[in-house]
Amino acid sequence: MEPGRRLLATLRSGNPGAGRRVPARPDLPLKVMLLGDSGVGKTCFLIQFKDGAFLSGTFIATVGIDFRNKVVTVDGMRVKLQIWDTAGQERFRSVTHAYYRDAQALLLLYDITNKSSFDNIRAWLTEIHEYAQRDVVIMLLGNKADVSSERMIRSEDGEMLAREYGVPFMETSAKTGMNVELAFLAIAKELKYRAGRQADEPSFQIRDYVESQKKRPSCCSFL
Ligand SMILES: Nc1nc2c(ncn2[C@@H]2O[C@H](COP(=O)(O)OP(=O)(O)O)[C@@H](O)[C@H]2O)c(=O)[nH]1
Ligand SMILES: [Mg+2]
Repeated sequence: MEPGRRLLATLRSGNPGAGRRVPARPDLPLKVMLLGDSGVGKTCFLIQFKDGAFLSGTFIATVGIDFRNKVVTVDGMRVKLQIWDTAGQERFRSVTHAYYRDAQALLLLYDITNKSSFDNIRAWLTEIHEYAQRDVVIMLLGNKADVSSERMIRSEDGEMLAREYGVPFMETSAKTGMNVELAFLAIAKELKYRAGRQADEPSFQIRDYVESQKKRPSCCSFL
């Protein structure tokens, strides 16, 4: 069976271990990709989520990872996230385009202290619309929200851009961990909901969920 269909079938059937004596196994992987300009913190974001640690400086460049798996539990169901880091192939490279096609979710990061990384978000979204699956879940993330003194992009600007494209938005910090886990949980919830909504299940809106759960940077912005 083709992977997308297998995923749907597994998600629809609920937890495959339930009601049987075999231990519950995580479901098939959901493929998530981290996108955004070089230096916005994609690798740190992934490591923070996977290991709860922050790597700073040049050490990161030496961590040559392609992807990491992490199982999260969403409403009692285990979802295996396969998270791909796009190190070294950041933009307009054909290898990245091939990866886009079977990603179920994309986390698009900019750096709140780097204006060009924010300005490039439109180009990223254009590219995503061209190469990604039509129903891919996209989330816009303004990373490095811990660095309030060097902020160049107001939170409101991120919000406005996200609204324009109809995607959820929050500011994050791969350093402190702020909203890192929430980003992945929201994606997992959305994909689970889409694949296996029960008749009596209330509808799930990823944007409302993110708005209600996200933390805001503790310091006011100076802009
Ligand atoms: N203060 C702060 N620095 C960060 C954060 N995320 C990443 N960095 C730093 O930004 C630089 C680039 O991070 P990296 O993960 O390699 O970016 P990538 O090129 O998008 O993978 C590194 O020096 C990180 O330590 C963050 O949330 N806060
Ligand atoms: Mg990287």
